[in-house]
Amino acid sequence: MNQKITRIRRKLMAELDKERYEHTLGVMYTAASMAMSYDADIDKALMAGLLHDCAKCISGENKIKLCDRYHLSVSEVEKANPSLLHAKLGAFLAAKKYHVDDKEIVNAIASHTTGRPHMSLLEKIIYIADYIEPGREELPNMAEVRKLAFHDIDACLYRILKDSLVYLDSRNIPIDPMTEKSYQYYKDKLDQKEE
Ligand code: DGI
Ligand code: FE
Ligand code: FE
Repeated sequence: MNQKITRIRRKLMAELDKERYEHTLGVMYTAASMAMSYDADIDKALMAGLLHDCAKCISGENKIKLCDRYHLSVSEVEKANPSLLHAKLGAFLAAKKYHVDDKEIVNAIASHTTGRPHMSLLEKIIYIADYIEPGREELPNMAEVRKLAFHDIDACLYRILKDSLVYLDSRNIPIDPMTEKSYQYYKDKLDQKEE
């Protein structure tokens, strides 16, 4: 696994701008730390963290072209906000270009931007690590969210989804229905736990 990580790191250095590459390493190590804390597979967390934004630096126009070429569905919201496509396109490229055949890793890349209901432990780890990695700009409630990440993973997930919806709303950015669905699912899950 380590040799493969080194090879992919080298490739990604050429694919991503410097800032995105640094972020990628931050997510990779944060995901590994969370995997240690939650008894998840550390190598899978490293690989998913490393590759989660592998499609991020492709232009919007090319993201849409590549999705068309590879028959990946593009919704109206995604067409209007092509940045959203870096998650599903990244998952596809992880398999096709970086030869990752592990479904769990591919799924974690695919769901890292909007989340989804019923996320696996690895998906949750990548979703959260993406948000809390040390190089991430200070977002609202960051200190609390970072602490929660290692104490209550579902509460942390919910908190990030909630803050993301507030952020998107405040900027009049169209919400992807999957972000809304994920939020509702984890809200209901936490409400049930409290009853
Ligand atoms: O790729 P990163 O910047 O590391 O993080 P990310 O994959 O979570 O992407 C963050 C961006 O995605 C941020 O600019 C907001 C956007 N985003 C997240 N959920 C939605 C969304 N954009 C739209 N239009 N709708 C969403 O529901
Ligand atoms: Fe991303
Ligand atoms: Fe990211």
